[in-house]
Amino acid sequence: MISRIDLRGTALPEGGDLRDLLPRAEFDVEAALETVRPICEDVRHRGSAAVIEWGEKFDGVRLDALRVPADAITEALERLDPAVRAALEESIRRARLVHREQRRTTHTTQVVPGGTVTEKWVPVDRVGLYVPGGRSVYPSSVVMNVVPAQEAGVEGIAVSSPPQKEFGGLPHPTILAACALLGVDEVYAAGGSQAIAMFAYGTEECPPVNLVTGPGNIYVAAAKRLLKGRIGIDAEAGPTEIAILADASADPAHVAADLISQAEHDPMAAAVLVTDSEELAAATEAELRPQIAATKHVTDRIEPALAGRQSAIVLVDTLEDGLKVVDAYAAEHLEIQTENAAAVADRVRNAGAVFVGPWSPVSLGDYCAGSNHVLPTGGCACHSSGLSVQSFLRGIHIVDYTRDALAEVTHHVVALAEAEDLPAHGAALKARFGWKVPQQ
Ligand code: HSO
Ligand code: ZN
Repeated sequence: MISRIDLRGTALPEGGDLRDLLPRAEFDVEAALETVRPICEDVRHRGSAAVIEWGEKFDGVRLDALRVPADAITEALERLDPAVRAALEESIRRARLVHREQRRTTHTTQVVPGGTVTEKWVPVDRVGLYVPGGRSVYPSSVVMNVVPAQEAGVEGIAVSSPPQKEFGGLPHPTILAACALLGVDEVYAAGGSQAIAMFAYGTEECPPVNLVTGPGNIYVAAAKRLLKGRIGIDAEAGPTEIAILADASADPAHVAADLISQAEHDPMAAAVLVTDSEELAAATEAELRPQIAATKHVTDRIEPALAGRQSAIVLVDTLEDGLKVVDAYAAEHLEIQTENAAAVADRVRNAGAVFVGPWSPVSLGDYCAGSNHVLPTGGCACHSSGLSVQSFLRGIHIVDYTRDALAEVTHHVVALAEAEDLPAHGAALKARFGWKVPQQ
């Protein structure tokens, strides 16, 4: 069911070599570029008509318009199951608590008397939030995208999600209901690369945005890569990943349940257990079979995900080695199920989010911890963070020097300008002081 990688008995290689020993899914965004390029070009030239036609081809519904009418959004909320509504409201409340604290304040540094640099944080004007709607329909992802954008102060928030045939070409009703709860009324029924192109180039219905965030399939990732620069992007999200660092104190039933929980997303999802305990490895393997038998999405997602080359049980000699392994892997989600879990978690350097101890499973973070679930995948956690208020802000430096403060530093600027063979740079200062370098 799940393979083993035995790293016991030898010294672990360093850095990249260790990473190469660890399992990871192939997610060849480059190959999808050729597919999405003509779609993006078509949307660029023909606007909404092209988005509608590509939607008809891929989603099987022909729309008259992409913008979801306001009454369809309110109606979706009215029809929402009260338990789901209460859960979404709690998810939003907790996410707001965490993300509100991420707001940045303007800060002024007095560099010299009369010379200041102020860093001012400004939200992007307009964002496009993509919410998938194929195999996965995740109203929780609406929360995770919209809350940080709102807390950052973004004024223009547009959401797009694929049209669903069974709902008359509207996005899934729980997606619309989540938008209604969050106060988002600009929603489009567009999916895949054509939705990203709609956001980037704008159409008759949808003004262009500055930034696109949110996960999606490989075509969404490819369109983000293609259009990056014209728009900002958060990340090219790949299949979801869970790594668990566990010792003999962990409960194998919990470990197995958590591995299965993320395998449930996608046949390409990765589930990796890293442990120094042969007993825990064997007991977890024994738990998988009956737990899988009792759940859904078995043959289409969970079994291929666990049996795939991206998933494994990695055996190490010590927890110390385990820490090296999880740092090299840089998982999207990392659970620490060991003795003194908080102290072990504190030593982790590379992970999208860390879940500490037996009572903090990844599923909690997916919905209701207050943390964000849009996180770096594919090892990108070694250089990137998950979605946050910061993702929607730009820091602008405001430079304000007096005559005296400029005079005092002019000789340094001139020296550096000459060293770089850019004398006009120096001249721009000298022009202000009678074409001379002021005396020190
Ligand atoms: N685990 C997914 C997020 C999600 N889970 C949405 C359930 N719904 C990627 O972080
Ligand atoms: Zn999940």
